Amino acid sequence: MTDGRLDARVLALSAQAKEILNAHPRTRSLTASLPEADTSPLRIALLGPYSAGKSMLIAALLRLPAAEIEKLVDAAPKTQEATPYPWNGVTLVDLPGTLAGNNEHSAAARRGVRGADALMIVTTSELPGEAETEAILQALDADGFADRSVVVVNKMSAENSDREVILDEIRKRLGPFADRVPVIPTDARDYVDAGNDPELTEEHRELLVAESGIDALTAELRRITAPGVEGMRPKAQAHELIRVLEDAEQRWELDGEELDAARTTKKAEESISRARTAVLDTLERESEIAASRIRTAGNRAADSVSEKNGAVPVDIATDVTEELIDARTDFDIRFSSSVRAAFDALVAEYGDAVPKPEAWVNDVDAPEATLAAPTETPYERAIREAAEKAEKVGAKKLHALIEKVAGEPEAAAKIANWLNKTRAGQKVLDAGGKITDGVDKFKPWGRIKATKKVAGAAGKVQWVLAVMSPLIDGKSIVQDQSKWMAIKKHRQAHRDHFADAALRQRTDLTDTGEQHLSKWIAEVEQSLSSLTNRGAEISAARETALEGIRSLRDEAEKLVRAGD
Ligand SMILES: Nc1nc2c(ncn2[C@@H]2O[C@H](COP(=O)(O)OP(=O)(O)O)[C@@H](O)[C@H]2O)c(=O)[nH]1
Ligand SMILES: [Mg+2]
Repeated sequence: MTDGRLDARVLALSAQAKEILNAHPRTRSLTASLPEADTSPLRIALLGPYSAGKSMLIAALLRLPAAEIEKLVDAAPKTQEATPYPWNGVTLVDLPGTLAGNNEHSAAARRGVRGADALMIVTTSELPGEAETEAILQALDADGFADRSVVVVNKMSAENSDREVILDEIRKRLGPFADRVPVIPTDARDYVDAGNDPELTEEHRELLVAESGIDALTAELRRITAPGVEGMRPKAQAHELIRVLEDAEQRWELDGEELDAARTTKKAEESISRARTAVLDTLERESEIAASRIRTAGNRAADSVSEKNGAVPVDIATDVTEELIDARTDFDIRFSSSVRAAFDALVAEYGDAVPKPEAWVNDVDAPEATLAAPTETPYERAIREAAEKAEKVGAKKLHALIEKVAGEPEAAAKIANWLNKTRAGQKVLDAGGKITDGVDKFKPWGRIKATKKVAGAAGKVQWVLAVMSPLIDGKSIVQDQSKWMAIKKHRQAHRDHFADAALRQRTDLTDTGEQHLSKWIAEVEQSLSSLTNRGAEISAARETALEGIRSLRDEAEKLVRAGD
């Protein structure tokens, strides 16, 4: 990538950032810090603690006369604002001392660093302390100045310690950056003194100048700024763009009332999602259990096919019938109670605001066709007998009433009333205690649901009849009974048929269960919306903004990597 293109891309990203940051009052004021086209000379900022000799270094580099140095250099921390000095085609920016315990000065120094293209990090032969070292490493690392900095160790003549020992200590503190950043020992005052002391011999003067390190510093500054404005500034701007975007991210940290609202919403969403997941888990598990029971029952029927007459013995057909009814009834009970448990959990948190789920009516395979009047084929008799055996769930009465129920809500309502007056009837209506609270008492979700339930239960029995029907058709086998292969085929046909019914049942239970659940969840969300709307709005605005900010930041980081 050429530098010119890097420049254009940084500015394009900055323009995009401007739009995104302008879009919300939280971030609007940050747009002022975004990089803009800037062809002014490179800025080298002097960063270091107060009294390290930053001003003296500038005086030395600028070869200022003694009178002017007086104004610049002081033992007190007097540099308060960034001060620019043109030097060799670049601008040296003298920053107020950092780490002076003065927040205003630190803030001004921070602004100066952020606006700089390169840094002259100034420390002294007294060695930087912990806080200063940390500030240096932040500039090199987080701020990305590692390849655009020199570290100046000033006041070298002031200490008696060995020069190499001091420089080694500095390098240790620079850690991984010791090899990347030039370290220049200087003594700015020696240099200035050499220029201003009329008593010095020429020889002595030259020696002082050479040992002051200022010429070496000049050479190093020229070297790092050699890429010029075009080569260097886009990198500095890309880094600054990243910092502004980081600031923007921070502006989106919610607090106070907004944070509360967002938390309330998140909590409600999580509760609803937990409720939903728990029911879905049950749905998946129980529909598979029902399917597996249907398959197993089918295998049992298949295994029982008689080699003599190709028929399924009546007692086995009876068992299978009961098993099919039980499989679906158990599903209903467990699914209903999982919805009820989810409801109870939400009520515990949100009280009456949570709407009651409708009673689960398992109308999978609801009766559409009329049920043939019971002609006493062995299998229909088996079903009737199974129903009679199942007194405890009232299936007998139900079986007798199926015909009346199909397509006749009024009849169903009467039946619902009637069933509810008997213990057995309550069990049919209400295996999980979902509809009635005891004899003759309907729960608030009421009679209509009970009526649906009667129709649903009738449908269940009809479904069983449909699944069982191939067992009823045994005649063709009887004729072929001598053929073992035919028996085998017949058994396989039973297995396939039941496997098929199991699969379809599973899919249907899952689908209708999901619909039932989704409808209720939508009602719950609707009812809790007054509680969650505000937080949802805030979170949505935040997410949108952060998404934009982060994607720009990614882009800017790519540019930085490409540029370095
Ligand atoms: N011995 C010695 N003293 C210095 C040197 N540079 C600056 N000083 C002294 O340190 C004090 C602070 O210098 P100044 O340039 O104002 O530091 P600044 O706060 O970083 O700008 C002054 O008294 C200077 O005379 C140096 O290279 N050697
Ligand atoms: Mg100063």
